[in-house]
Amino acid sequence: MDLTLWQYQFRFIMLGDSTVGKSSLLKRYTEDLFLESINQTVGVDFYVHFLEVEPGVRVKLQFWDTAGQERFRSVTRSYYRNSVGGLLVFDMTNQDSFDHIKEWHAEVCDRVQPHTVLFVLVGQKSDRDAEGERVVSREEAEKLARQLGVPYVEASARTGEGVRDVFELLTRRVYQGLLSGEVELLEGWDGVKCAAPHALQLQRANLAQPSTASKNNKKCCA
Ligand SMILES: Nc1nc2c(ncn2[C@@H]2O[C@H](COP(=O)(O)OP(=O)(O)OP(=O)(O)O)[C@@H](O)[C@H]2O)c(=O)[nH]1
Ligand SMILES: [Mg+2]
Repeated sequence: MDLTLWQYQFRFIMLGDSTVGKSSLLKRYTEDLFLESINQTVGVDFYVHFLEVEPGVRVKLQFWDTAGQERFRSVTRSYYRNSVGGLLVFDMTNQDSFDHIKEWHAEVCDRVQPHTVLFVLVGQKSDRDAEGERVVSREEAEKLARQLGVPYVEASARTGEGVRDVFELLTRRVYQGLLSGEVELLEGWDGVKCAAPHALQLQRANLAQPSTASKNNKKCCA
């Protein structure tokens, strides 16, 4: 399989306090590795992964892994605008990191206007739940997710549990948004790139005519 070929490119940004495990999530997803001692991110790091969202449709995912530390905020802010997806990450053993999620969400939404970013809320370090170290319950996190209008997923970069779900959920959400027209391809915006915009227009047109499709299906199956 030629991994350089892709039909779409999505840019995602990792958001959340320092040490919640943003870089660890990306390392697990892109390299299937976990490091007990991993360097704090300085400014912004960059990761790439390819995902087939449906047979023959390969998406190149570009991740901006931002530093959670406040002193890097002026650098990381410049990456918000050209992202189509955002992972709002907190550590379920760290109450402050959960309390700050609303601020991360508001900060990004304010700065990307008129664009929108599709989010997923991630409760990280689920392996520590078994050790009785969880301080943010699933119910609390789900309540916040409902308030923000985003899906919630729990994950552990250490064990790998839930990690693929996190990234695949967001990728599929953006892909569906593209097909439905909720996500637009705009001049001068790098959140999404499409190798064949004409093919996307055709797919959108087909989706917009379900009655024709079902009529054709009936004919075909009769
Ligand atoms: N138990 C456990 N520890 C984790 C998990 N994910 C990350 N860690 C640990 O948490 C610490 C911080 O992880 P990082 O991935 O560097 O956190 P970060 O959010 O990228 O931090 P910044 O780069 O400073 O913003 C490291 O010691 C990791 O080994 C996890 O799922 N479970
Ligand atoms: Mg990091």
